[in-house]
Amino acid sequence: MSDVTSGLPADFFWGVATSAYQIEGAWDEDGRTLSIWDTFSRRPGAVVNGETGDVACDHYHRMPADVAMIAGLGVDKYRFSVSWPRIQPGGRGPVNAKGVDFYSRLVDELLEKGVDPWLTLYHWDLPQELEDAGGWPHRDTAYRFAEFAGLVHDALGDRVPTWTTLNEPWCSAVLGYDTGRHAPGRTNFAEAVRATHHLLLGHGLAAQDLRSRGVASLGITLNMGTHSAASDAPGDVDAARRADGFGTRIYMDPLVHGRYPEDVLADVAARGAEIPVRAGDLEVISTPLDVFGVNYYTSHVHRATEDPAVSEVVPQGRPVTAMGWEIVPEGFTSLLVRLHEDYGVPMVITENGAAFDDLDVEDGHVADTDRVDYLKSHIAAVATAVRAGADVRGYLAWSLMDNFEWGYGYGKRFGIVHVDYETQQRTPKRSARWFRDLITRSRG
Ligand code: IFM
Repeated sequence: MSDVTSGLPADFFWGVATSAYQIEGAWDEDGRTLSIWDTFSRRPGAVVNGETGDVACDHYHRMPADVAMIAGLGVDKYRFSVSWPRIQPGGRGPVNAKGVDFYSRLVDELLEKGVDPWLTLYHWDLPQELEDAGGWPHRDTAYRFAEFAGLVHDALGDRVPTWTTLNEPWCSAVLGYDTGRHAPGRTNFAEAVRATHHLLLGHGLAAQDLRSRGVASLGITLNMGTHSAASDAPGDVDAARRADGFGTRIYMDPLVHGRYPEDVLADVAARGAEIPVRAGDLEVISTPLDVFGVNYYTSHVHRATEDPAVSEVVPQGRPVTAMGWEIVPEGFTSLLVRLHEDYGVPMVITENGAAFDDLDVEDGHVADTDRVDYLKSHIAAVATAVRAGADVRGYLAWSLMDNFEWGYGYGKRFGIVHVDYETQQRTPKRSARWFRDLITRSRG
């Protein structure tokens, strides 16, 4: 093995990841109804340049060629999400046969090409009708989600071994209902807190059902980083504690230990909100999982502000990606070691990668050396964590190809494959070739 992967177990696996709304397009075809992102992206000012996922990478119409491209990377796994309003229009009632058929063909193509399908049930595209009925702050949405999970399993459970319930519930709850930067664009802290609990409850209900159906590998994916204090001043130390509480422990503690952390409950109460826990919820939420998906991009240093509820992230003067996110590979190692020590769970890196202002395609090449450097340093950081004892079983790069980066539209490119949005031409970047070679070398 190369230095970058030194210490990773022999059966460590590699893959690439995407999500439905970011790549599929075909927003109104074959019976698909609106999701909150279709609605939100049409709201003036919500997305840079008013861009939407209407066409995106047109993956819905180019799926077989995209799967061939994935197989060409030599990856073991492909992580994708299913669009809820494509499979169950409106979020209630029977499945839409044409929507199911698309994913069934996708799974068959992957299996035929020797790539394991890894299915995420929810990557942020709630059916608009469920948002109109109250969205994630409304308890019933958790039950609707569990029902949806069962329907997807009825259709694909015979061929999909690995199931993730939610992708990054922090984004759904906080960006969706508190800061309003993501769909549905509400700005109410108390609703975000309710949404957090109902996302976790929906996860737990779905996990119980999928468990009883005997899925081979079951998990959830969280976006996390390290949160440290800018100084020893008590205010800064408390700011870092709060950020860690709302970013990591509010999810990991109930999932693993079946309880919310006392300090987080106090922080929530101090802001006039309440986690709406009912009897039995925490047993459901802590249904045992096989794998915890970790999405890592950056880490943060916090400082107090005059408002005790609000802290400030202090830039450390490090190089940044096109998102303005500081590049902190050693934070990745610390995070994985900390998750191992505090929670003792098996982990997979379900997303890691970076947006850079790539050069254009020239003679069929995109020389994205900054992305190669990012991936190299972060995979090395995972290997360091594994050598320190963390149980990390695989690494999936974000993302297979450039796609719709939510509120940033198409301007931020995370792909290891370049997409020309005019022609839909795909061009593997230098990072794709580097990743393929790394995978080959790591297999000896
Ligand atoms: O593009 C997103 C993805 O949908 C979820 N995780 C973070 C990525 C980069 O912002």
